[in-house]
Amino acid sequence: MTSPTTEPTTQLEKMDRCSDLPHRPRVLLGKMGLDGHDRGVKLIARALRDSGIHVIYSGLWQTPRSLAISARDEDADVIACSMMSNSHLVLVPRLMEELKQVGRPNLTVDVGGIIPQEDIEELTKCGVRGVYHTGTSMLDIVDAVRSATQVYTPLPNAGASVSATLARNISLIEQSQTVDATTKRPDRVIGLTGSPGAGKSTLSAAMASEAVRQGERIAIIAYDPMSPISGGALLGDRLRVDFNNVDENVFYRSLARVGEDYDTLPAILDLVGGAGFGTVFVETVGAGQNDVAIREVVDSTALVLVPGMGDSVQMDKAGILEIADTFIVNKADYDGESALIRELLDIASGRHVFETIATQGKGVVELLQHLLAK
Ligand code: B12
Ligand SMILES: Nc1nc2c(ncn2[C@@H]2O[C@H](COP(=O)(O)OP(=O)(O)OP(=O)(O)O)[C@@H](O)[C@H]2O)c(=O)[nH]1
Ligand SMILES: [Mg+2]
Repeated sequence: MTSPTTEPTTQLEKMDRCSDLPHRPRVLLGKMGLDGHDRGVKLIARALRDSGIHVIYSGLWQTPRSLAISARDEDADVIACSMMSNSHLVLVPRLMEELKQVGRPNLTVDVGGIIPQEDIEELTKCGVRGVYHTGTSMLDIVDAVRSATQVYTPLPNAGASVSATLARNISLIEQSQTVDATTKRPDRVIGLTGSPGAGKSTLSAAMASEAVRQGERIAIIAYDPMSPISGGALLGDRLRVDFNNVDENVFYRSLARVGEDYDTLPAILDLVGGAGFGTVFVETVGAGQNDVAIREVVDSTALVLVPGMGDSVQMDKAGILEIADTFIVNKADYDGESALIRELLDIASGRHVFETIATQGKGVVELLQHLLAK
């Protein structure tokens, strides 16, 4: 008998399997090349998240270089490469080479998927730690990630890469450790807040691409929710940025939080500024009406709204609408967009209201120009 399609695909019980480790493991799930098999990687992502691991997923069609940059900037403990397209002997050695180029030569790499037995030796020789076949249990994958997790120490050979050092320093700050580094508050720190799924990441990615096109370098700090039960998190914001295109001109760091906790953010911003970035976007965890703490830490707050979420009564309530310096009506391709613009203009009191379709890049140039002028 075939199973009903509603049957859950993973049976792993949600529990913290990492509380004994020096810090929450950070794993980058990587898919390189033209391999479109993403079902396995999504299953693995959920199982790891439900075990207390912080999972960064950068999406399909990564190059060895974009994956290396992601692993470095996210300060991943391990890259878990899922390879299904028979290109492992070409792409994995290139990944190992790129890790050296970007300043993280010793970052742990595991490979799983469809890997013929006879190729394992070659992968191991080029520096891969472990090769996992189909049928590996989810608990074994959790163990693989756990065993790659080491105490954070300042990177050896510091100075080899400013971004590698910055990434590790952010990890140290997150662990409440002191850091010996140049610090400077960036010239502009712009908060992007709004409800879950409003398009904050797509917008910040589109603005970052545009800024890079104009010759700027930009940093993004993106918060996503952390499970209060397992401590795990799926950090999916960086997925929206095309690192194959922006390369090292965007420094992107994803962090997980339960609720609104920006205690370490001022110190992180000082490190980012000290590393030479003048403009920083901070994406909040998908916010509710009362989530207003970001305002204290950033220089200006842009609130992302979407059509169809309420009426004019919502506009008069206290909270998140009050803290916005700029309003962005994203998903302007949805019905109700002009009604929302009208209602916002009623309460805006001189604050700018922008219309965007982030997925098409519409309105992004004007919005960026406005935010950078602040
Ligand atoms: C489902 C499937 C598809 C689906 C994909 C759906 C999706 N969105 O992912 C569809 C039908 C779309 C598809 C299409 C194709 N497929 Co297909 N597909 C499969 C199939 C049957 C299962 C893959 C799967 O999801 N497994 C379940 C997951 C959970 O398992 P997994 O990914 O292997 O992961 C496990 C382990 O490998 C390990 N693991 C994986 N990664 C990692 C990483 C780390 C770090 C660790 C520790 C462990 C680990 O742990 C996981 C849990 O056990 C396999 C055959 C098979 N039985 O493996 C063929 C297979 C992968 N497909 C194959 C091919 C050729 C294709 C196509 C090219 C077919 C075609 N001619 O059109 C296309 C290409 C699509 C594309 N864009 O890339 C070949 C690949 C051959 C090769 N590499 O030599 C396979 C092996 C089939 C075969 N025997 O020929 N496919
Ligand atoms: N139609 C349409 N879809 C959009 C637009 N902007 C973003 N999306 C889609 O909306 C979904 C959520 O976008 P994200 O950028 O991840 O939203 P977010 O606000 O960062 O979400 P969280 O981080 O989970 O709070 C994605 O599927 C995007 O492709 C838009 O302008 N129009
Ligand atoms: Mg987001």
